Amino acid sequence: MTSLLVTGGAGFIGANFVRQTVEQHPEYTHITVLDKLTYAGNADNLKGLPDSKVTLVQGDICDAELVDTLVKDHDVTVHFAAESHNDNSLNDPSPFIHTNLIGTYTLLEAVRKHNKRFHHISTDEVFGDLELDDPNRFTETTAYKPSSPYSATKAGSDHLVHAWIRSFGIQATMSNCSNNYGPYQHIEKFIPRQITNILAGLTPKLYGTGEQVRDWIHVDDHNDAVHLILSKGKIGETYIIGADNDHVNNKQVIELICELMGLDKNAYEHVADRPGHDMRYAMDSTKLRTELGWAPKYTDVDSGMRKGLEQTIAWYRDNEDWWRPAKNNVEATYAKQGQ
Ligand code: NAD
Ligand code: TDX
Repeated sequence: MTSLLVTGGAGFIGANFVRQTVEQHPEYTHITVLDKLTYAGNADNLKGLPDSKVTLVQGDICDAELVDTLVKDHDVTVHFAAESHNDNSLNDPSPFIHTNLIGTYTLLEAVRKHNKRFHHISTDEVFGDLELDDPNRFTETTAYKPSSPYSATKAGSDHLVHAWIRSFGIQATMSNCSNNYGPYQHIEKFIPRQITNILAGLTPKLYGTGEQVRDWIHVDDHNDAVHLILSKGKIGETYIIGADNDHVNNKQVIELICELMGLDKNAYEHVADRPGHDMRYAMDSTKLRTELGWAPKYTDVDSGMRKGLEQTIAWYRDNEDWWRPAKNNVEATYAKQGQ
């Protein structure tokens, strides 16, 4: 009989996590989603889930009174809520400071007061980037070196969690995952932007030369790992999550999307690069695999990202009502930046 509080559960990864929990984890008897419903959150991401099982509370993780009550009333809190898009953080860092830093601090104080189990969701970007020819991967002991306002605030939030574990002994775990893709991802992000560009009759857009490498992982594989950490992870520990796609660059991903959607593989255009663009991320998930027995289901040596991309493309094709209303605005914002 465990109750679960999920912050940011109406966003991309959080909503997939809530759906997976309802379908596969009956040990969680009730789930409350705390979400501000920013431009990135969407109540429809939870559509179809039983009201008896899932409750959506619209609110801000910086609202200390609300957070205190919700944390107190639940056994476990999983913290996904964040401002999550690098390009937005270059235009206006302020919501990133608010949500990622003050919001995480607010949750940690409630967790400390009520002595509750907490899991913090973080990212590979806190480690900065690697050169293309650097054979190393990020591990749990890699030093932090964030590049953008987004990754700096995520790094700051991780440091807060580390400090609350060390100084106050809170019952927390953490995970740092690589780039996710899959259903319900906002169309400002690379993969869904290109899929919906093609579906809308627009040309896919590659930043700069497209040599950059992201260690892509399907969102369900990420969320499987989070569940494993919740059930078997060691309190106080951090786990790196990655699916070994660190040999695939952006150019190869956009070519594969074009090919899978029936276009010539070169049917995309190069647009202005991102300022300060991180070159390569690569994750070493050995600890998670050996200690907790995790393995990705969507990535395999033979097909790489193909299986996950086919599923994701089919989802956007079948759910045009979900993405269409945001498309013009997203593309107008990118157009102003030459992207
Ligand atoms: P997202 O932008 O799709 O969703 C974020 C959600 O948080 C939205 O529903 C939004 O409404 C909510 N939110 C924002 N500010 C809030 C606030 N102040 N109070 C309450 N709710 C608020 O993001 P995502 O891609 O699903 O990322 C989720 C988490 O995973 C983030 O912490 C992100 O840093 C981390 N992460 C993401 C990726 C990725 O590739 N997307 C990879 C690794 C880690
Ligand atoms: O249109 C595009 N064309 C393009 O070439 C967009 C939107 C992006 N790109 C490039 C930039 C990156 O190298 O694709 C790569 C991926 O870009 P994003 O989807 O914006 O992801 P990224 O900046 O790598 O960050 C993502 O992974 C780590 C998530 O957005 C973060 O929340 C997560 O922490």
